[in-house]
Amino acid sequence: MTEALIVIDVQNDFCEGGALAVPGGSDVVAPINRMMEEFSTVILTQDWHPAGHSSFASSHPGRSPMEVIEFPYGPQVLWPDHCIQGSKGAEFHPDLRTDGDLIVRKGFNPAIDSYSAFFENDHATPTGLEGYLRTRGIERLTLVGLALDFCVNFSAVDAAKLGFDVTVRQDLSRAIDADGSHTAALAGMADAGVILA
Ligand code: VGL
Ligand code: ZN
Repeated sequence: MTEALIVIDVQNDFCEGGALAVPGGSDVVAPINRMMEEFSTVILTQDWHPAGHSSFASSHPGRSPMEVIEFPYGPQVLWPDHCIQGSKGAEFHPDLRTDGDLIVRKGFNPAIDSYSAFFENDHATPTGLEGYLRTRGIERLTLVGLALDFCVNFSAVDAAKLGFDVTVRQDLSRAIDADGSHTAALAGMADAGVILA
C-alpha cells in the first residue's frame, strides 16, 4: 500500500511567540523532520488566510478571540488574526524541512474557514488533496502537526470518512485545548476509525 506523511500547519503562528501559539508547538519540529526520512511521499499543509478573514475575531466588532459564533455552515471559533498570507507568522517554522512533494494551502476563502486538509469548514468545498492522493495511488496516511484538536483532527476524520487508512501520531502533534477540545478530538477521531498512535 502506498503511503504518505501529512504534516499539518507547522507554521510560526502556531509555535511559541506566534499569534495562535499551541503549547509545545515547536517541540514537534525536529522529530517530524526525522519522520520525513521514513516516507517516500511527504505533504505539508499551510494555513493561509487573507487579511480580514471571517474566522478572525477582529472581523466581528464586539467579539473576542475564542468566542464561538454561528456561521452559515455552523458554529465557528473566532481566532486571533493568524497565518496571514505572506506574513512571517504564515511561514513554516524555520527549522522545518519543507522539501516535501506538495504544499496544500487552505483557509484562503474569505468567507469559509478550513481546518481540514480535505474540505473547507462547510464540509463541501474540496481542497483537491483527495484527488492528488488517489491519482498517486496513496491509501495510507500518517498525520502529524498542529493543532491536534483542530486541523489535525478535522483532516484525520475527513480522511477516514473518505476511506483512507489513517494514523495520527499524538507524540508528533500538540493541541490548543480550548474548552475540552483535546479530549473531544481524541474521541471523535477514534469514532471515525483513526488509529491514535
Ligand atoms: C488551526 C485554528 C485556526 C490549526 C488553523 O492549524 O489547527 N486552528 N486555524
Ligand atoms: Zn486558521
